[in-house]
Amino acid sequence: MVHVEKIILREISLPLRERFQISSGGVLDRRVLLLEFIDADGAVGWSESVAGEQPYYYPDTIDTSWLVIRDYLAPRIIGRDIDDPRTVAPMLADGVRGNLMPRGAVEMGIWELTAGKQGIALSKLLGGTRQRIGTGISLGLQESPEALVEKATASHAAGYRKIKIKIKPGADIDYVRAVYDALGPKVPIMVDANNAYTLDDTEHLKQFDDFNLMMLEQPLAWDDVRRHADLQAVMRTPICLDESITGVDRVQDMLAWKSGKIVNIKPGRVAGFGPSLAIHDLCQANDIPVWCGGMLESGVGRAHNVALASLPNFSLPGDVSPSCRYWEQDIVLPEWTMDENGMVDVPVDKPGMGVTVDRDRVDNLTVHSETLK
Ligand code: OSB
Ligand code: MG
Repeated sequence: MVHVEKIILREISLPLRERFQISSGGVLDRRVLLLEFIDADGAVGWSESVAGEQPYYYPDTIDTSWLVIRDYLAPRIIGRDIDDPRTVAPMLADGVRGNLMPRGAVEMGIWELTAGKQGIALSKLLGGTRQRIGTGISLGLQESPEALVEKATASHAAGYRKIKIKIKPGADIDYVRAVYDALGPKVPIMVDANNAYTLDDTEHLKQFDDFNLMMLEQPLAWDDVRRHADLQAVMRTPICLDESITGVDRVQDMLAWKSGKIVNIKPGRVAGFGPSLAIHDLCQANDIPVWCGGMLESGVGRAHNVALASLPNFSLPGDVSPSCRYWEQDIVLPEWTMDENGMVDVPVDKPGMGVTVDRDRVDNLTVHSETLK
């Protein structure tokens, strides 16, 4: 059982090593919202909101997350006895519209705290079965096909098991062809459009069928499921939904309409681990592989993603790259690493998320904080 006495919100400023650009926006100086949960018995849990600086991926931003957690979500948690972390997602969803990212941050923090108090790994509490998970890399939009080829080649050589290429109109077919020609047909590559196309682009998008891609991620509108079915019907390349999977009901829609064949689960996007498990199980029952996406998380959010990705139906490599791909120095110890085969160890023998927050570093990076009780 957990009994949260207070939640400390902190905004830290964590610059990325290089700018990360997607079709709808870009970021260099990451603003990260960290949540620290303090239990009545002194135990501590951590989580992170995956919201961006701007509402260019989702409606949520780190500022709206802060406000919603402070005014609406934390009061539902603080001072309550919580026997089972599975009860938290429904508690936070009750009457609340949207705000999936702040809900996810709070929900995942309770799971982390619970695992720590029980002395078991978060991955175990979630039902994870893998000791190691495979990772890919998500490459942001580049200046030229040559620049992209250089990054893709280096990533493949480093061991990444999947090369994900961000695309947008004007930086798509030629860029992907250049990578395909350079790396050959055996290297797993995929593309992510972050909603940059419409059905008017159907003929154009069909050209991607030439490159034997693992998948085409979220080509159409961020909240669309239905139209993706029209595109999937005429493409060989499997469509993967990211943005539009807000919960298990959207997976049901995807299955009913045949809108896609793969699902990207980001626990921070779907309001937490409880909904993620439901999506995982429904996909598994329907032979839909899933993989764990990323939102340029610090080591804390990464820990949560690694734990989730240890579940059995996470059969494709995730966007859970090592700390050094993003940061000069992460905020957790040890930092997240990957071996030469693109595998990340799941800390199965350590309680909770399995890494320690570097408090001095967090203090140094903190821009502002607020204690909720
Ligand atoms: O669509 O998967 C996405 C980053 C920010 C917003 C959206 C996305 C991404 C990524 C980054 O692809 C993946 C990572 O964390 O490495
Ligand atoms: Mg995506």
